Formats: sequence, C-alpha cells, structure tokens
Amino acid sequence: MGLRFQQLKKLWLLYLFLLFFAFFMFALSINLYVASIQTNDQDKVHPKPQPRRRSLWHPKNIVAHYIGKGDIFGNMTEDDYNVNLFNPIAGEGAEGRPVVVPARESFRMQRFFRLNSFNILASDRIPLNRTLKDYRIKECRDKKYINNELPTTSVIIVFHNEAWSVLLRTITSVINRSPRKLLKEIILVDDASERSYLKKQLEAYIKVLTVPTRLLRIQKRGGLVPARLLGAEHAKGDVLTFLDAHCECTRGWLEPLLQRVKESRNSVVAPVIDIISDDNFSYTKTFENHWGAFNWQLSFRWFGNKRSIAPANADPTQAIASPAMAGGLFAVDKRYFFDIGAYDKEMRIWGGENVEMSFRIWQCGGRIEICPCSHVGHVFRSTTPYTFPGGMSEVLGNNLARAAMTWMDDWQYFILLYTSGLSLETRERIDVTERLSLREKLKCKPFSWYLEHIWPEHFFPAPNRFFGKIIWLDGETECAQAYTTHMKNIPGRRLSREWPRIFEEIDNNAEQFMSLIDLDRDKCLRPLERDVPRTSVQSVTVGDCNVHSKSMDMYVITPKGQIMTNDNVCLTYSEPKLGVIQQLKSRNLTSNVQLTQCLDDPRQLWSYDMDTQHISHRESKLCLTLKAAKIPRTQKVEKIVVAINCDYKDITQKWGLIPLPWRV
Ligand code: UD2
Ligand code: MN
Repeated sequence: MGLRFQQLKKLWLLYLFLLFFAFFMFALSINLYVASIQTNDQDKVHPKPQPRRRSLWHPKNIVAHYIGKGDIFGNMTEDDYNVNLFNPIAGEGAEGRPVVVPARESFRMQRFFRLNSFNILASDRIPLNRTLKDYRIKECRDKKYINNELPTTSVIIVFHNEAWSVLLRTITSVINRSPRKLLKEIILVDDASERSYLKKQLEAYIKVLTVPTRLLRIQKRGGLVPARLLGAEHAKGDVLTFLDAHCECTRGWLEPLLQRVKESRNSVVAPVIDIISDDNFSYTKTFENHWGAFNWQLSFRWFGNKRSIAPANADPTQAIASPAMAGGLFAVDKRYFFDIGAYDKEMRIWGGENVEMSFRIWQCGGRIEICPCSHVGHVFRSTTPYTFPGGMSEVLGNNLARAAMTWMDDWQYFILLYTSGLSLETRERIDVTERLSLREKLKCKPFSWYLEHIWPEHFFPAPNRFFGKIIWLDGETECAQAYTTHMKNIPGRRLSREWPRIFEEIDNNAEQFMSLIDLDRDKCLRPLERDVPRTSVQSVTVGDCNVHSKSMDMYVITPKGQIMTNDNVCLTYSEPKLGVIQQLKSRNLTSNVQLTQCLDDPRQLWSYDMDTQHISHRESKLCLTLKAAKIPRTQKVEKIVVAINCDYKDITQKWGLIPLPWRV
C-alpha cells in the first residue's frame, strides 16, 4: 500500500512538473514569437528606417511597464537595475555589425530589455572602442579642415539612468574620433540617476580619461532641459556640442560641424543621425539629404523628399537647411546659444524643447541645418524607459503648449484644439510672458513667415487653405440635401472651379456649413485602416465623421489642389495596372486612389466642382467615387474610394467640404 502511495505521489509530482514546464515553454514561445515579429517589422524599414517615435495619441504605449506588476519575465529587482554586466568580447559589433546574443540568453535578454528600452545584453558584449565604417560620401572624405583655425568645443552629454556600456561607448567614441585639439572637454550631466554604477564607479572611470571630463549632478530630476543648461553654463569651449547618452560618433564627425559654426555663427548644426539598432546594436547609415519638421501634434518627423526651395546641383558637402531639428545632437556657438535664449527653462523632463528651439532659431534670424559630412549614430527606441514625474501627457503637453504659445501665433490654437490632452483652457494655466518678451527683444518674425519661407511644403492649415472634413453626400441625409441647396445658392458657382474661390465661399459661410453636418450620421473620407502607419500606402473609404482620433479624417486643401492630412500624407491618384472598371467587375480591387507621402506631383492635384459636388483628379479628370469591392489583402468586401469617369447623376460621386475651426 505504502509503496503504491509513494509511486502515485511521484507520478503526481512528475505530472505537475510537466504541466508547469509545458506552460512555461508555451509562454516563452509566445514571447519569442512576438519579439520575432517586432524584429521583422523593423527589418522591413531598413535601410532607411524612420525612427519610431512616441505618438501623442497613444499615451498608454509610452511608458515602459517594468515598474509595478511583472509579466512572465517577473518583476525587476533592485539588483536588476544596479547590476553592470558589461563583458566585452573582442570583435563583437565590429564595423557596426549586429550582435547575436546566444539563444540560451534569450529569456534574460527580453527580461532586461525593459530597463533601457534597448537590448543591453547586446551592448554589453561590444567593446567600448568598437570599429565603425566611414559613412561619409566621397566628397566629404576628401574635404580638408585646418584644425588650427577651427573653434574648440565642449561636448555635453546629459543622462538619466543610462546603461553603463552605452554611456561609456558614447564617451569613448567622442574621445577616439575627435581631434584632441578641438575637444576642450566632455561635460557629463547626471539628471538625478539612481543606478549605483553611475555613482563612484563612474567618477573613478572618468578620472583616467585622456580628455578632461567633468561630471555634474542634478539632485532633483528636472529633465534634459535643466541638465543641458547646467552643462552649457559650465562649458569652456567656443562651441557647445550636445549629444544623447547613447550615441557613437564616427570618423570625421566633429570638424564639419565646427567648420560650419565658424562660417555661420547663427547656424545651429546637427549631424546626420544614423541608426544604432535598439535590438542588436548594428549601425545603419541614413541618407544625407534628410530634413526635419513636425506633425500636427508637434512630434518631430524626418522627411526625405526633395525640397523645392533647395538649390539645384548644390555641393553635396554643404549644410542643408531644415525647418526643425531632432533635438539631441547639435553644435552651436556658445555665445549665440545664450544670446538667442538658450532653452525655455520651464520645460521639464522630455519633449517639446526641440520644436521650441527650431521655431526660435529660424524666427529670430538663425538657421537650423544638417551637415551631410558629419555622421553620428543614435539608439532610437520605441518607448521611453524612464519615469515621467508629473505624468507623461501632462509634462509633454505642457512643454508643447509652451512652444506653441510662444512661437506659433494663430497656429497655437490649432495645436491646442487637436492635440489630445491639450485644449484652449490649457492657455489659462501656462505663463509664457518671459519667453514672449524674449521674442519681442529679439524682434523675431511671425510664424506665418516661418511656414511660408522655411517650410513652404507644410501640411498645416493656413488662411489661404481649406481645413476640415470631406463628407460623402449620399443624397439621402439632411446634410447632403442642405449642402446641395446651399452650394446651389452660391452666385457664380458655375463660373469657377478654382480652389481659392471655393475656400472664400466656404470661409464666408463657415458657421452655416458647419451647422449642416450631423457628426453622428454623416460619413467622412478617411483611411481604410484605422492605424495608419506613416510610411505605408493606404486606401481610402468613408466612416463616422465624429472620430478624429487619428486626425487622418481631417484635411487641408491647398490653393494648388493638394488634399493633405497629418504627417505629410496626401490623396494620390495612381494609374492602375488593370483598369478599375475591370477590377470592379471582378469585385477584387486595388484602388487607384491612395493616401501616400506628399510630393510635388500632379498625381496629387484635385479639383472641386461646386455645381456637381465632384472631386476630380485634375489631370485624368476622373471622379472620386465610393464603391464596394473585395480588398485583396483582407479578402473582405468593403466600401472603397476609387477614381472613375464622372457622372453627375451618380450619387456615390458627391462630396461636401465642411470646415473645422483651427484658430480663434
Ligand atoms: C529626441 C532627441 C532628444 C530630445 C528629445 C525631445 C535625438 C536623437 N534625440 O528624443 O535629445 O531632444 O527628442 O525632448 O534627437 N534625459 C535626461 N533627463 C530626463 C529625460 C532624458 O537627462 O528626464 C536624457 C536622456 O538620458 C538622453 C537625452 O536626455 O541622453 C534624450 O532623451 P532620449 O534619448 O529619451 O530622447 P530621444 O532620443 O527619444
Ligand atoms: Mn536619445
């Protein structure tokens, strides 16, 4: 009896163990699978991935969730935060190659990712002085600089809880790849980090460096603005060069920046920012002819399209003017930095300071430039690893509102109205008087000047543009009927199909037009899929007018006839391979109307007819029409917008323009 009981007990234990083991393997495989999809997604975007950035519309995605409840990887412990497992292996990551962490480490690798929002296990295998390629174009490599004649610089690196190997690799790359003569000093500013290796261990480490390196500490977490200001005040070099704490400078990065600042004292010059993978720390070069601006929520964005205001056949080594800078990496004449108002010191933690500085520099007579001969890598991350005292959306919202209220004139209302977390009431709790008097003192230009001259291809509303919804007039709703009657009453409507004339008409009767729409019943033009990746091409459909969560159902129409939406996305006619009519017959359709990146292109020019309420592609004269079709990707039948021959009797071709307010 006793024996059988013992055996049964063993069997049970074995059974329980197997059950537990199976569950564990299942959870692990799911996680590995999720991780592998994420990596694949990232691969697709190479060789020129757009840095994935925080979206204001999803504050939930932003703060990493390593604090609080653990997941299958368990809670992070004190030790996890403070342990420094830097253990370089000769040759790992050489020439910017990716690091492969052995499979047996996979669990730990994922567990520790959350500490920094990058793969610290990969970084910890790479020597501090790993080799990188020379990423410069030939013209840049051939350029000669006379170091004796260049100004000196203080490199300022601010950090909060940065990982040891990543921070030290940043410092090492600065020291190894800058002419000693030009590098006055390195200033590290610790923004109240808690990790133990950043205390005595870091102090001891920097003492033996070949370049004077100072470590300043901020006791109470303030954010990158107060930290950079502190660094700037202590700097002794002629030029301030700011870097994030997870960068790698490549060969010849410094000289062209200093040369440009010397030539043009009021230029704030950024390097080309290459991509160090947050996953395997591989180094990927980005294209030189990039420039930066921002979207409707003031998030910084890269653009690669050719600029009409860029000089043709320009010298490829020359600095490129950019409406905005990414914010982390730039060189600026020290005196000019303070003369032009340094930073808005009321900005906390993270975000907004880069747009504020971009507006200020341009509007007050300076220039923001990208220097194609200087390449610096930066680890782009998809989430923020650190805490946001005061709340992520509050702090960021506050910073953005300050930038808008100081520099954007009428456009500040647009930002306040259409950025989640902000509203017109925000104005009451924010005081920018001090910054406004700086603006006055420096005699800075208005924001309209900035848009017109520095970023003429912008996709913001403007007095000579339409801003609002494009509604589908199916002929049945009250709105459709009222809209038609309204349009028909406009004198001379048949005479003109010019946009400025239409805008004027809509503007004069804005209140009336707005009162026509029934947000709960009417259908508005919007992307087929809800989450619109910025880089993808996207079909269009109609949907509820009262959801502008993604802002992609609001449009700006320019006097030329571009129909634009947030993030530089435009309504585009693309010649189909197979005729749309044939496709429609087979009810299997790739639409010839898409949302794609705005370019200066006739495929993106549209007309409106106040009489027939047609929106037609200017060149092909085809009309926007709503049709049901099977979508190849999903194999579902959906309503989709196509461009086909115009027919004034066809009620599926009628569209109305309903303005939305954007300034008060
Ligand atoms: C970008 C900029 C960054 C900054 C930010 C907007 C680049 C490559 N990076 O985001 O420099 O302009 O946009 O604010 O252009 N830090 C602190 N204290 C804090 C928070 C951050 O010291 O409370 C440090 C942090 O350790 C890092 C730097 O500030 O060295 C920038 O922060 P980030 O790397 O999280 O910003 P990033 O690159 O996402
Ligand atoms: Mn960064």
